[in-house]
Amino acid sequence: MDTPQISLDSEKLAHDFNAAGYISIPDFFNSDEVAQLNENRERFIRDVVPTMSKKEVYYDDKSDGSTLKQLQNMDSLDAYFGKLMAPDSKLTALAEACLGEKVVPKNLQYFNKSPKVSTPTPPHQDGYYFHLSPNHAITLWIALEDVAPEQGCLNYVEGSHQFGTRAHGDSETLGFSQSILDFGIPNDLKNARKIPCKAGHLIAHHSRTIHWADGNVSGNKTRQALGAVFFAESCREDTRAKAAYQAHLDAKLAAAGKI
Ligand SMILES: O=C(O)CCC(=O)C(=O)O
Repeated sequence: MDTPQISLDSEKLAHDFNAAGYISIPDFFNSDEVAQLNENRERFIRDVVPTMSKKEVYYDDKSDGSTLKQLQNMDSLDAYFGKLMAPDSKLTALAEACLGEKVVPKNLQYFNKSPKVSTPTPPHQDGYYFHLSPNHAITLWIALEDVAPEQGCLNYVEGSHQFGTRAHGDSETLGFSQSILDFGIPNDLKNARKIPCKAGHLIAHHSRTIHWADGNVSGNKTRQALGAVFFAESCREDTRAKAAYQAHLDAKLAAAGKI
């Protein structure tokens, strides 16, 4: 994709992101760019997914390809998606403006909620999975189509990034294995913000920001998005702890017949 320069008011972005723990930018991608993203998403699912490890491809129902739910590492598997997170891309510029330093691209994910199987995304903080010190990273979530509340739009707890990482436990949800154990305390409910999106809308959250999504109860619509994860350059990743958790999870999912 050509990556036309957008003018980023870095100071304002950093201010808003630091205050709320998230930002919301409608029309970050215009309709031509959204069309290109979706053409490439279709090509990737047709040509690349069949070559991927089953650990990187989740279906709600393994026997039904139309329930494709999540993909990992699209940036490292495909030149088009790699370019989206390249150092000169507008996603990288946005991530750097929000985090206030250089960033390292980590993972481009695809998230869908099929209308056939409605699985909520449990409340969580991405940093719990990332094993970072300091916990300073960002996920840019890009709507590939209009996402209304009944399709399972994202919800944030505004300001939650200021209060550290909460205790998480097994959620038994494929793709989102961990959930905040005491979610629903008054502060969570008071500061909850629902973010419906139009196609091309970008929302971005800090790795300490609590977020979740309801299931897709639209009856007939998908809910497709990309999630681009960048770590701040100053972070150190505990790769051993991360690999150990991933191996444990992969074995558990395989034993349960989910992957
Ligand atoms: O798309 C979803 O339902 C959840 C996405 C998410 O948790 C994330 O991007 O960090």
